[in-house]
Amino acid sequence: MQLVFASNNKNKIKEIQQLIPQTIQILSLEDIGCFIDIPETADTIEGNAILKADYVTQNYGYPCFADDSGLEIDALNGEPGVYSARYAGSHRSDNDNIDRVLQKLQHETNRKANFKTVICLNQDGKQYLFTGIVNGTILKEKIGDQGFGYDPIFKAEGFSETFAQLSLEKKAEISHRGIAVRQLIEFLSSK
Ligand code: ITT
Repeated sequence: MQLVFASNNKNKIKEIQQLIPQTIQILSLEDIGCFIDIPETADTIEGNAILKADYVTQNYGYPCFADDSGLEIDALNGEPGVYSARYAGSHRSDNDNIDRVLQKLQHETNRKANFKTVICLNQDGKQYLFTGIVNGTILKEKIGDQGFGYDPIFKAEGFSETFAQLSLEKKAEISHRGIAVRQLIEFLSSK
């Protein structure tokens, strides 16, 4: 089965390829000749996942899934959420985004946060949503150099290491994206 994954983020493509069974051939946006950065203009994580999957299905006719993720911090009323990639501005530097979070939480004792991923699958004229959530806390400083985004300041519940200290395989086992992708795989395998 061929399925387009509507992303240009090489880290995410690598993580997802790790999880998808070989019977499903994943095509990237480049593989189908789509070279535009699909605008993510919705104001929710769900909305952006739907927008990206719909863009591919409507313009290229492929079955497609898209994901959107974000970090939701309790003390910041769910920020940065849908704005996670550009929290410090549109230049999207991971370090700048982390610094902004740490600065906003400087005097905050409630460090609870969660990563959330929503996957939207368009297949056979139908749309399906899968959600993965991992709860944890925001540290006061960066630790680790693996992964991407906010990984160096996020520690999942029950773990002593940050996401940036975990191997790709370990992170995929427990991450928001891993949880959502496994739901997607289970669904695809049951058809
Ligand atoms: P797309 O091209 O697929 O949209 P993206 O970088 O925008 O890639 P997401 O929409 O999934 O990726 O996530 C938005 C931001 O949320 C991302 O840029 C990171 O800052 C943060 N984020 C998402 N998943 C993360 C993870 O597993 N670890 C750390 N930060 C993450």
